[in-house]
Amino acid sequence: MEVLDPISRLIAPRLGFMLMLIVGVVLQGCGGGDESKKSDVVDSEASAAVYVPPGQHDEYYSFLSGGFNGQVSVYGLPSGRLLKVIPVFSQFAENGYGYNEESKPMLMTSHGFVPWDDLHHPKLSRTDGLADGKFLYVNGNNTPRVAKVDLATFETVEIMEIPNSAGNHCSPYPTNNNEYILAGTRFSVPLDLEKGGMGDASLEEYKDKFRGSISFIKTNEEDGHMELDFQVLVPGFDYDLANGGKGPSEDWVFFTTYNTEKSRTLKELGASQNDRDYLAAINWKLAAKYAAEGKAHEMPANYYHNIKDHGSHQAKSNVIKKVRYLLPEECPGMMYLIPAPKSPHGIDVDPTGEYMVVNGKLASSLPVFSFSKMQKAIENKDFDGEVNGIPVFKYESVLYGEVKEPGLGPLHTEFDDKGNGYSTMFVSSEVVKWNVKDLQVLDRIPVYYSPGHLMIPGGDTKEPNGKYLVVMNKITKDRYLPTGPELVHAAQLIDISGDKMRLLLDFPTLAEPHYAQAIAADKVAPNSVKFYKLGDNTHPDAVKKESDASVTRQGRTVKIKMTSIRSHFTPDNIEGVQVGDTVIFHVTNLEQDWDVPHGFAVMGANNSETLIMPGATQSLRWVPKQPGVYPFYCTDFCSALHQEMQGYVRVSPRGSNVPIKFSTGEKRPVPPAQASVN
Ligand code: RUQ
Ligand code: CUA
Repeated sequence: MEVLDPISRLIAPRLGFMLMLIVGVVLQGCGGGDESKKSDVVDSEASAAVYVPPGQHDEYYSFLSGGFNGQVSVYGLPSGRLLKVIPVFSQFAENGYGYNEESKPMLMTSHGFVPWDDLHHPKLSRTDGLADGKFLYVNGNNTPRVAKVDLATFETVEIMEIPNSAGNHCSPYPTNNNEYILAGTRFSVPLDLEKGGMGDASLEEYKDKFRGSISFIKTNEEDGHMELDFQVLVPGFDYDLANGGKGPSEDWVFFTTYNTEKSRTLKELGASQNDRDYLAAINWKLAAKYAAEGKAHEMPANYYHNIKDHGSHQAKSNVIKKVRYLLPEECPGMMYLIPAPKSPHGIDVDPTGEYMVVNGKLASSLPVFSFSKMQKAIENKDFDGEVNGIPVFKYESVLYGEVKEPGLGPLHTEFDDKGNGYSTMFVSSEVVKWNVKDLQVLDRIPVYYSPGHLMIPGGDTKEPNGKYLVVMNKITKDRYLPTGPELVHAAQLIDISGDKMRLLLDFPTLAEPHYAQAIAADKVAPNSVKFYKLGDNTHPDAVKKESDASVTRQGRTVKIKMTSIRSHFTPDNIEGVQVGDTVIFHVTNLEQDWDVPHGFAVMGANNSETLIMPGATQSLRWVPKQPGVYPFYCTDFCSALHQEMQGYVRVSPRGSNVPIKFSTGEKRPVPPAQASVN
């Protein structure tokens, strides 16, 4: 006879369900082939619907997260044309981000230089509840960070590390006027409120010592500048996703939780024991009020805030040493818990702000909660106990209704402008359209395969544009030519303007797209910067005319202040460098014209090239290891004489007495002070 130990007994009944899911995944994964292709015949008008004639522009910019590549990819819609890759949390050898001296501080954290992260959720900055096209905020999941991309330049200009967080997944969520960017931790960790940060604790103490945190990052209206105002320390669950209210629920933000069991091992089972986890509702306005009124405590902290300066294009790091926090048990009315089907993933609020949809990936229905019912339950104190002093609602008293049998493995929902929701079904590989009022399923369309997020332009705001839907798939299998074991992930564009959804286009994506955002092109394009004004360049090592270019030695460091213009560098002949010197090339691009970057690369450098925008200065560090004459050249084909845009650095053995000498064309005399080696 088989005797089950207590843990096995607990999980055994769940195994059947888990198995069903796994089988589902395998089936949909393998079976995709021929049969699905038949049902997938794209009508002849589909190609016309996505065709953007050569020379014409797309209607939308879309920003797709790159997941584990740490970048954002920008695509035009409806064409699916790739417009740009924006490195955020990853070094990018293509333009020197994270390799050149100016951008290195962007990737500094309390753990040192962290040149990679897992980027999941792009969110556009908002004014009056609508995307305003100014900034894009994104999360770094692994080493908790929130970054800001400036949409005038499509460059990462600010990165803030999030203290007391581990796995910054439910992040970043801007409130409707960008008052705050909210960022919730995925993992709970043992926080040491005295010394600050994570403390040392036994994993056996998980249930008592571990906590989560939700960070309230205040932003400045003008430049979007971030500042961590305070955190709310929350029970030691896992927190998954967040979304804000709108209209009547404008002051609220909602977070899905899982592992309310506080299991610390084999979470695939341990975190699936409770039939219900929670949807956490936080009144962010009230939280801000409590913090302003002195309810906040303070604890030591240690986190980096990195900002790129407009004028010098140099990033600088500030280290911040304290953080304020609120405890929900001391702040009545600030936080509530709604029981939700086990291990929910996405939480999405409809455009009216009344309905909150919880996408319970293991649930067989899609529960829709009612904000007005929640308000009533608060008024009537209609609670079913509490957790750590946080009131818990009764499921029935806040439930509006359930979408029955929407499909298998619901993950995320967005909305159109006609009162419909669209949900991704990871396991049954489909997008399901349903009516928010009567909760009836209206249509379903197969997607290839296993969709995660989907995105409708404005679909997370009060004014969605119900023309297109982009669904992002985790698995592509046979959709493209095979490329070895690793296949591309993909997005699919679906026309949602009619009653029936219609597949228009597949396009491959870079790495793994999680969420995406899109915005009408005319909200971004007119503000796009064409070049930086040389006169505004405040970089300390900029040279604004060729006659100011210089090579100077200070001890073992050689500073080369260089200019680039079609089609030469000044200087392009340099001597007097010795093996083991630290050579820094500060290259200023003198061009004042659109689309004329110059690149710079030197043989043997251990970093990358760097790409210098017109009017900007960038610096590359190089330590030559062997004597010789080292060529350098422009890496971006900038003119008919691009191939001639090159020069030489002579590197002599260490201790030689070759003086510093530099020139372009005719030789210039060398100031004597610079000629000697210390
Ligand atoms: S997630 S595939 Cu990291 Cu937004 Cu749901
Ligand atoms: Cu400058 Cu090519």
